[in-house]
Amino acid sequence: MRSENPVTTVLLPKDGAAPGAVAVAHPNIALIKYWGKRDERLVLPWTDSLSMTLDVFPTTTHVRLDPAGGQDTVLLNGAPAAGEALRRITVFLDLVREMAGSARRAVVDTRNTVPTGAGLASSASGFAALALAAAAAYGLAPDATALSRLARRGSGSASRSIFGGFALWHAGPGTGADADACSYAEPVSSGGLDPALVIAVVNAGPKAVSSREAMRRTVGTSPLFRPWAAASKDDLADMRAALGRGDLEAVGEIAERNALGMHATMLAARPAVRYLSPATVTVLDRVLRLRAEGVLAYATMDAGPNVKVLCRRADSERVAAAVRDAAPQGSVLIAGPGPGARLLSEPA
Ligand code: 2P0
Repeated sequence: MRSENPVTTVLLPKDGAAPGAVAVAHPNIALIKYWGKRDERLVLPWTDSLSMTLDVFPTTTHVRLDPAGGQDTVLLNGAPAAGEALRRITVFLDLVREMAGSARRAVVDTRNTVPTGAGLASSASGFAALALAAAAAYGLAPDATALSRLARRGSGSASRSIFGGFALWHAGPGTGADADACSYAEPVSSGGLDPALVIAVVNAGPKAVSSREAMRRTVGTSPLFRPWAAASKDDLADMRAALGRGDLEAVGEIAERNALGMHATMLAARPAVRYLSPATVTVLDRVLRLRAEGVLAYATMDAGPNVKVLCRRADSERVAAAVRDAAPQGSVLIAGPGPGARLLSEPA
């Protein structure tokens, strides 16, 4: 497994220089899901979650301080951001400014290589890269834990993309400022496991219900939410043990049951949130058949219809071919464990 502590290279801007920094981060896919916040403003989850950072779909983000600006300027894939996307980034930059004791506005240029808002974790790579670049541009030097906490405030799953390989995000206890300090991700060892994740993109369009709204509705109305959250604690303990011994079969079984349980909580929400489409179910059926054929293959789905299939690297081409056959209208790619967030250039 490639796992790096990426954050020790953050440098303070040199005196008198125009600060600016470029950071890159990769998305992550949760094997134990984060679904539901106990504090919306601080982005504190109800449950711990555990993920694998990918080696595909990086986000690259450039942040520089604007000498003249009266407001933040944000470019998303080259186009000016507006509405909710701009608001979320500005609120995040306000937090960084508060930490840095600065009132200066920023120019943010961020480029995703993954479809935005399609349940492919663009907000995880996006806010991890933004946290690292903005912290450096404003002259902060957070350690990895502080950076994970900061990224969490942008988007919960971003707390995990600070780290490469496998990462565990602690929900932490309590509420308020104390809880804020205790909710961060850290790398976990994977017992030498180096799996592939075959990603079946059956629909790359934006989702009808944002994950933020879907979580809110699930926590507020689904009678299955609390039982799932309780079961997820056991899943996490089992997952850590399975990862520790590098047991792909157990890791896959636990990941699949945890994801299906999460979707069950949404289906029981009022009104229901259903991200899974007919093509999703077709791929799930194919994954079951792969197992019947003796291939270790296990599915997980996030806030969208796309399916990620965990398998051995040696089986990944066979799994990809099977999934491609099952969903010929979609696209399929093979990912592996990827690196943590890192700075490409530091303040000049
Ligand atoms: C996860 N997902 O653990 C879960 C599983 C989707 C399904 O984290 O509201 O974009 O910004 O904290 O991180 C997607 O939610 O939500 C997500 P916010 P986020 O990966």
